[in-house]
Amino acid sequence: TLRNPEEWCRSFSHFIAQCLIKDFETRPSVTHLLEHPFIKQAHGKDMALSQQLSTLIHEQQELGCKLKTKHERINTRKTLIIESSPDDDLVNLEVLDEETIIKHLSKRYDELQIYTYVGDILIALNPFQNLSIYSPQFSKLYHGAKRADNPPHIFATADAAYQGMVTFCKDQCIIISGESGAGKTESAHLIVQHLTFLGKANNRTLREKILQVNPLVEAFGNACTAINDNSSRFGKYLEMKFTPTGAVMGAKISEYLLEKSRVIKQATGEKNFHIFYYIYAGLYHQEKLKNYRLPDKKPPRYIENQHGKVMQDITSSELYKEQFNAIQDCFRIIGFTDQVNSVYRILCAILNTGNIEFTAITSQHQTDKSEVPNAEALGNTAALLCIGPEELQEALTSHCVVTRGETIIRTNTVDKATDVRDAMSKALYGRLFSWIVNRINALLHVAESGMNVGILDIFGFENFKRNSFEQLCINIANEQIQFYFNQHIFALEQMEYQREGVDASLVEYEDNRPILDMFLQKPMGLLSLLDEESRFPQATDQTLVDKFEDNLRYKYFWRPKRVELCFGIQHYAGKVLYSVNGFLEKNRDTLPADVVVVLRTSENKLLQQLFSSPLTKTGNTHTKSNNVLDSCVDTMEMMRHPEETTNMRRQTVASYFRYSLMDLLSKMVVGQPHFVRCIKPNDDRQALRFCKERVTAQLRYTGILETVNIRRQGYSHRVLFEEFVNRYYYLAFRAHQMPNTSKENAVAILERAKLENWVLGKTKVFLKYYHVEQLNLLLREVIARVVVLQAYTKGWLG
Ligand code: AOV
Ligand code: MG
Repeated sequence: TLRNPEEWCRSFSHFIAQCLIKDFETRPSVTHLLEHPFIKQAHGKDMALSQQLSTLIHEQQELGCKLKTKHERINTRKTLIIESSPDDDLVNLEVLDEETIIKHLSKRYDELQIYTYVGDILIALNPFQNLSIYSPQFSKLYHGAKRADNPPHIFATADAAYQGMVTFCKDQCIIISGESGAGKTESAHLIVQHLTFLGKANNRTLREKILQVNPLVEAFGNACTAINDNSSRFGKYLEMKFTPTGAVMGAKISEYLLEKSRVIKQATGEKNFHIFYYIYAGLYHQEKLKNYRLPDKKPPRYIENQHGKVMQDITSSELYKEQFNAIQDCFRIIGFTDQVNSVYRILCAILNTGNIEFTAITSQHQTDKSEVPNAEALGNTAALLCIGPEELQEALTSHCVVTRGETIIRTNTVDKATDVRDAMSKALYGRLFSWIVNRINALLHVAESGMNVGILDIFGFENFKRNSFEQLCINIANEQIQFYFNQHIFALEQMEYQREGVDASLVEYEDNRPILDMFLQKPMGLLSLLDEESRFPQATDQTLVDKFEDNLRYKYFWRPKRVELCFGIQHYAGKVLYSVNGFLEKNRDTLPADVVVVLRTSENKLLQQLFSSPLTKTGNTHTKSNNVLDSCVDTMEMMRHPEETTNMRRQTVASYFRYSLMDLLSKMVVGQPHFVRCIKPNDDRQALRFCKERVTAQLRYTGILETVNIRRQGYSHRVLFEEFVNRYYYLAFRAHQMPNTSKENAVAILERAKLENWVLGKTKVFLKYYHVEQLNLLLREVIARVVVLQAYTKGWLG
């Protein structure tokens, strides 16, 4: 080629073009090459080359991977003085015991390096303080950058997912795990932030809309718990949709298992969902409480378990008020219109519902009758829901039973009426939440099929002083995510070795499959047993816990001797004691048909929609929440005619939960996964406090220590022979040779590159993590050498 500079020039440019466009792994090194002095000189002297390079740069710009960024990156790096170092990745550590790893993480945490890699997994320690590393400058810094160029960062993970999607045209998913308060939700926000930056849509409004999605759903789905002031009380899978060239075009959320019981009752020191405080404070400050029929002296009962502190918070601080304004903005930007007022009315109706009281009427004949002494709360609720107060009172204090074709009206005791009232509040809130999610999906809906990056942010593992059904569901979901992680990192790894005939000593890891089986197996798993017991009207907490004890013969299950109505589970993340109190009721989650009938008479369009049967679908067709709603309606239909439905199974929370988990997994497995493991450095939410014991425990149970080993001993990169030869043939062959993409040629390249410790499988080269870096370095040198030669022959160097 040197004898024919024009030809060389063409093939060189062609090569660069290929690297730049197709092969994102070598892209940064090639763009780097463009700044090589010789190339710059060539650029100045050879018009043809200059022309071709500028065409390339132009193409690059069109692809959204502006070369300009490279310069900006260099400038930014200088001013930000950020340096990556070999100890950014635990896999690089010489000594790999627990002690060393902890020391290492602790040192990094002291220096505010909260992120660390374990191979391609990102560990994120919660800083418990605001760091200035999330500005747009940082997004630029990490855009398309080689991993080793910058310190570990959540943006790098988001970037890898995005680049993976664009380069390989494959859906990606980012799985964020960690215990409650570890930083999952914050990480999810940052990922969305970087992805919206990368997927620069021409449409600015779309970007703005997407950024409002998280704050809006979290106002309705998050709450203050004993562990985290902004704890997610639902699971969320957010899919960001992109065009094939990587422009963002929409988003879709799936929500899982909202903890509805929080609406009616919260544990000591905990609060209701954020939105209730926002709206109460917002209306208070706007002096609009009266319009929404809310009391202004004393906050409604559902939000006032803090013994008067709520009113103090609301009057003394502007925070809630500001948050209410922010939510109003979210609604407006995303595109909610006149329905917002209906949403507020329903929320205020729920608050009023909580204030409805019941007293027993004792007459000679009837002792199990109840009435509502405070007509005001009842009237307010009815008015806000646009239904008749008498009908509402009737639905709360009595119920219809159909036996042998005859309808009989039975009265409700005070307890029963209270339960019906709370069931109504929960149903209203749960359905409203699902409706909001559906509506967002409809508004951010995209018709064309593109590619997507999914971000999973669920409620983290929980272990309170007192744990109930909600904690059980949350912890089972976390077991499932852990299982998925294990499958991906360990089990699949083993399988791939075996399939390729590579002799690798089998990797040991803590398999949590048996625990999952104990929960999910049919018909003898814990959830099935719970469902079975829920079908018996006579079942009690005692019969339930006995049933568990008789049937669950696993080492992970035990029944403490001294504590009544309790059972213990040895989860992957630790021992948790559950109190079965209320399990059956919570699992049945029934809403009497009488209430539904009344609510359906409402003149409020939104309310009608929430309780219509089947629910009118908005936007995307297979949204999860529609199924929930439909199944609730089914449950209610069955309730109305019990004798007709004896052989039909009622949908319980447990069975729905099992279904949701499967649905979630099926979404996750289609994408290329990226893992973010959030770690909570201390339990006091203190910045710069690294509690060795707590971190060690989390590293152990999440399998990070094993991951370090497997990443180090194992072959983290497996490349098909064809792909390998195409990418690296420059190292062993002449540029114009284009060798066969055979196993032999792959070996020739590996030998020429003087690499050691690689292994050949049946179809792939198995490489260690450091081989790829070495190969890319060599490739860069080879290309640089060719350029020098070229420069000499052209006489540019005198
Ligand atoms: P979680 O999502 O993992 O808990 P969050 O993401 O809500 O935890 O984080 C808890 C708190 O930690 C946040 O409210 C922040 O104050 C702080 N925090 C976390 N990450 C960062 C960060 N990168 N920078 C600054 N502060 C941070 V739960 O939803 O409870 O499982 O159900
Ligand atoms: Mg969260």
